[in-house]
Amino acid sequence: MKPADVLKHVKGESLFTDDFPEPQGTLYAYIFDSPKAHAKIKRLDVSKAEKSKGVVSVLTAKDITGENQIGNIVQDETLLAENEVSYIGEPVAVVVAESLKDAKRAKKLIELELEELPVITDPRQAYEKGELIVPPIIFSSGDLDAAWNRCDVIVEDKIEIGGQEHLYLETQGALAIPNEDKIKIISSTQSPTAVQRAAAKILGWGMHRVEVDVLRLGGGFGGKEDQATPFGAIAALAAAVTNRPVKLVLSRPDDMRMTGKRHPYSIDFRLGADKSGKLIAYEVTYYQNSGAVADLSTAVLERSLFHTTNSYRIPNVKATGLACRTNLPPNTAFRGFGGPQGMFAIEAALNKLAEKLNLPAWELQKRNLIREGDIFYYGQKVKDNQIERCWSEAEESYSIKETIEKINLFNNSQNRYRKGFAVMPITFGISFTSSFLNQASALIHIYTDGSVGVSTAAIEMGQGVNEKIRIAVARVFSVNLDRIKIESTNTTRVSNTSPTAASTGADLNGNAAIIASKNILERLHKKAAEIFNVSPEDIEIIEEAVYVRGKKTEMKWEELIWRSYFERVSLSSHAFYATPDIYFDREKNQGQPFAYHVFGVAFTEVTIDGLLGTYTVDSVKVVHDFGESLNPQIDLGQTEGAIMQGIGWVTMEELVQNKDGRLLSNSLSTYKIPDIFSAPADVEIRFLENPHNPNGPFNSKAIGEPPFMYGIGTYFALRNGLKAFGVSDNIPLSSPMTPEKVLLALHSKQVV
Ligand code: MTE
Ligand code: QUE
Ligand code: MOS
Repeated sequence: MKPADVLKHVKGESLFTDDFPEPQGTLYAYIFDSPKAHAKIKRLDVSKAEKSKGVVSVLTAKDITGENQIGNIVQDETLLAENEVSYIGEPVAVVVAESLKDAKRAKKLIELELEELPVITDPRQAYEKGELIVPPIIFSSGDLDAAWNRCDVIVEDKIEIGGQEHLYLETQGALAIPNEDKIKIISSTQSPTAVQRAAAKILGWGMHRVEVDVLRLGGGFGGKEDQATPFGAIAALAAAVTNRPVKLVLSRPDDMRMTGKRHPYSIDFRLGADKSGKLIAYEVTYYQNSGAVADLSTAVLERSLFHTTNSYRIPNVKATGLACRTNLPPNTAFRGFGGPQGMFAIEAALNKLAEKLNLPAWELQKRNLIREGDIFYYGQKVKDNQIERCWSEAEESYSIKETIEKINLFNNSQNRYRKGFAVMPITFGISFTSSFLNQASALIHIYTDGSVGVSTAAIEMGQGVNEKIRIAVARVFSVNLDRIKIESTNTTRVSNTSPTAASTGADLNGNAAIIASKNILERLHKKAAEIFNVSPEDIEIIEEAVYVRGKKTEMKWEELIWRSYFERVSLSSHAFYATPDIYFDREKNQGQPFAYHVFGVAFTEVTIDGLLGTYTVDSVKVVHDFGESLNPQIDLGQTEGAIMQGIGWVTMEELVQNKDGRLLSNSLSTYKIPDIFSAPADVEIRFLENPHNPNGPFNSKAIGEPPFMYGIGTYFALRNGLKAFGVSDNIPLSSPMTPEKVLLALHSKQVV
C-alpha cells in the first residue's frame, strides 16, 4: 500500500506553509538583510519605511520585548542585528505590511549606514586569526607518535571539500497567528520546540503561550533543523507587535542568500601503513568553515570526528576539529551532519596510500575493514557488525574482478573515454551524539468508532516517517492501516520535541508510539478477558478480530472499542521513549554514543570523456543493511535520493563566494544540482539478508542519512578514471570534481 501522502502529492493537494488559507487580516513580512559581510552599524533609520503605503510596522532589535538571542548550542546569535553585522543576508529589520508588494516597496526606504570591517571567508585564515567558535575538539586513541615509526609507508596531503545548498523545494517560512494571550506558529521546521523556545524568548513570554504546529515540510535535509527558527520567531514577533496574523515565506533567492549550508572543510591528513597495507596510524585536522555564528557547527564537527575512521580499523588515531568563524551565513546541519566530510577524508587518504603502494584502493579498504568486537577509536565496541557481510555479498552479486576486467578492456579499446571504478563502504552511527536528545513522546487516541489518531514529535519532510509510524501502530493493534491517522506535529500535544534529525525520527518516535499503543492494547486485552471470562493472556487481536485462546470470536475491533469506551476504559495513552545505554564523556571523548550502526557497500562505475571533461555515472550498485524494513518502497526511495544528493555534492554542486563574502552561485542558473540526466544509468540496491536490529522498531534500521555517503564513491571513481588517462600524481583532492576540474587535470597531462 502506498504511503498516505503519495496521492496528495501527485494531485497537488498536500498543504505546505504557504498554502494554508490565510486568516482574515493577515499581514506580510519582508526581511531587510545585511548587504555587507562584516561591519559596524553606524545608523539604522526605518522612519521613511514606516510611512510607506500599507506598512503597519517596521521591526528592529529595539522592538524585541524579550531577549534578542536565538543561539541553540552556543548563545551567540541575535534575531535582528544590533551593533554589528557579520554576514551578507543577516536579518537587520523586518517590514510588516498589508501586502508583500507594500513590504518590498518600503524595504527600499530603510537607511543603513555601515562602517566596514575586514571580511574572512577562509577557515584556515580564521584559525590563524584565532577566530574559533569553541576550543579545538580532539578525539584520539593509541600512541600516534610511536606508531609513525612502525609505518613502512606514509602519505600526507591537503583536502578541500565544498559546501552544499539544501535546496528543499519548500523555502523557509512561517505563519504566526495571535489568539488572545497565545501565538500559534505554523512553521516549516524540523524542530518545533526550537521555534517555540526561540519565539518565547524573543517575546519574553513563557513557552506555554507559544504553540507550534507542523503538518509537513517540502524537504528539510537538515536545513530546517536550526535555521527555520529565526523565521518562525520573526513571524511571531511581528504578530505580537501588530496583534494580527503574519506570514513570512522566503523567496528562493532570499533563502539561498540568507541561510547556511553544508560546511565546507579544509583538511590536513597523514596516514601510515605497513608494507601489506595494514593501517597503523592516522592523523587528521578538520578546518570547518562554520560561518558567522555557532548554529549546530560544534555538533556537526563532532560527528566528523566520530566518522573519521569510517568502516576501518586503525589502531592509532588523532583527529582535531576546529570550528572556524567566518563571515558567511551560519553553516548548518545537512544530511550526514559532518559524517560525509570525515568519511571523505579517510577515503582520500586511503586512495593516496593505495597509489603509493601500487595497489587498488579496494584491496586496502577490504584488508582494513572493522571486525566484530573491535573498538571504534571513540570507545564504542563494534557490535552486530555487518560491514564484512555487505562487502562479500556485494562482491558475490556484482563481482569486482569482472568489473575491473571489463573496464580494462574498454579502456584499452579506444582513446577518447576512460572508465573508473571505486568501492565506498559506510559505517554510520545512529543516535544524536548529544545523548539528551535521544528521547521522544507519542500521544495516541482511539476514537469510539475504532479509528486511531497518533501524535508524535516526528516531522514528515518526505522521508516517510509518518507512514513508518502508522505501520508500527497498525502492527501493534493488528488493525488496517486505514484506521490510523498520523496527526500534525504540535507542541501542545507532544512537548519538548527533539529535532527530527540524525536519522532517528522513525526509531525514536516509532518506539514511543509502539509503547503508547501497547499501553492501550493491554487495557483492551483486560476488557476482552472480562467479557469472555478468561485471563488477559488468553486474548489476542488478529486482523481486527478478537481471539480467545487462539480461537476467533465474533467480536470485532470496533465492538471491542465501543464496549471499552462504554465501560469507561481509557482509550488514550501518552508514552515516552529514551534510547537505552548511551553516553559520551566529553572530558575523555570516549563512550558509547550510538544505539547501533548502519552498514553498507556501494560499487560505482563512471566514464570520462577525455575530450570534453564531461562524465557519466554508469552504475551504482549497493548492498545495504536496512534491518527488517518497515516499508521497502520508502527505504529504496531514501537510498536512491540520498545517493543522488551525495553524487551532486561531490560532482557538480559548487558554491562560490567572492572575497567580500557574497554568494555568487545564488540561483539555479549558477548553482547546478543533479537532474535526471545526471542520474546513474543503473542503480541496483540489494537488501542485506537476515538482518538483526533489536534497537529499531520491529527490527528496522534508520535510513535517512547513511546512503548519502555512497555518493562519495563517485568522486573516487572519477579520480581513478583520470588515472586511467595517465593523470597519476598530484590530482588535487578537491571536491566537487566538476567537469571543469576534470578537463584541467587532463590538460595538465596533455592526455588527449
Ligand atoms: N528525505 C526527504 N525526502 N526529505 C528530507 O528532507 N531529510 C534527511 C532524510 N531524508 C530528508 C529525507 C535527513 S537530513 C534526515 S536526518 C532524515 O531524513 C530525517 O528523517 P528520519 O529520522 O525520519 O529518517
Ligand atoms: C547528529 C545530529 C544532531 C546532533 C548530533 C548528532 C542534531 C542536533 C544536535 C544538537 C546538539 C546539541 C544541542 C542541540 C542539538 O546534535 O541534529 O540543540 O544543544 O540538533 O550526532 O543530527
Ligand atoms: Mo538531518 S542533517 O540530521 O536533519
